[in-house]
Amino acid sequence: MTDLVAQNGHDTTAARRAGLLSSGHASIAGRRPAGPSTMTVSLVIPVRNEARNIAWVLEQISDDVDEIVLVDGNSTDATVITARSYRPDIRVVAQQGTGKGDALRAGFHAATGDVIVMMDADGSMAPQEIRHFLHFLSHGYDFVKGSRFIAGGGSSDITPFRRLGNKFLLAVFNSAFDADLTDLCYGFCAFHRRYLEVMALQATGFEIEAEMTVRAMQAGLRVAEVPSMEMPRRHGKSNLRAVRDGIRVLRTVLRDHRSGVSGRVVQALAADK
Ligand SMILES: Nc1nc2c(ncn2[C@@H]2O[C@H](COP(=O)(O)OP(=O)(O)OP(=O)(O)O)[C@@H](O)[C@H]2O)c(=O)[nH]1
Ligand SMILES: [Mg+2]
Repeated sequence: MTDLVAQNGHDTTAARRAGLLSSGHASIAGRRPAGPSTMTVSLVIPVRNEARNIAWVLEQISDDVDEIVLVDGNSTDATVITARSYRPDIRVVAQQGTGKGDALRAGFHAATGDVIVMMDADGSMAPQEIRHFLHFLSHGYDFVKGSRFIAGGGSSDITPFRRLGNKFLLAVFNSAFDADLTDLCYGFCAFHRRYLEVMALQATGFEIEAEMTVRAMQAGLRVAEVPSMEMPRRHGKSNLRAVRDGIRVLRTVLRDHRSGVSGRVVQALAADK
């Protein structure tokens, strides 16, 4: 297993070992055994006209997840009705502004779990992978991101142009933050909700994913990557515009790099909890 990369002071061997032991653990809070797996999990899903995909996603979400927060971007199709019919317990939040970043921030704000997982609604991410993210969060990591570009991960969706763009942006990021991550613009990730405030997210568009990673690094969070397989969206059209959104990601990385790193402060706070 050479497919797990740990950052910020955690050795990769430990991450790999943890990967070998990976298993799902969280179920409904009251039935959980004592220990780190008592954490509750909110899944935040941004949706904009995903009526033909959302049922496929929701059907596969296991008991690891306690709460599903669907953030609707004024869908004009039957996304919300379909979601409610498959999961009557779903919480639907309407976003105030526009864009995926704006939607995710609204969802994070509404989430009540100890841990927040974010995942797309187009069927490009497998809900079964959620348990791998949770495993790392319950074993000492603060922020866990999916990577399509480490062993065990992959993408049958990304175009050569987007792959090149992601590579370039990742190189800028790694050099700016002295990091060794393998993916940047990917929307499958999870973190402890207690860090939401310190991340102080502002992004409105697709650059939210890069902003989250940047802020996690700046805050000194313990970051791990887990392999993730990206599939093509099942139906419908992409909302992403590669050049426009790539420029937004670049701006986000460069802007935040200038604002400095305050990691030690956050680690000290976390140690007190
Ligand atoms: N609420 C909300 N959700 C959005 C918005 N834009 C995109 N989304 C959702 O965010 C997720 C990712 O958007 P996609 O259009 O699939 O973007 P992408 O994955 O980069 O592009 P593809 O690889 O082509 O699918 C999907 O679940 C969308 O429905 C928005 O403005 N508001
Ligand atoms: Mg997609």
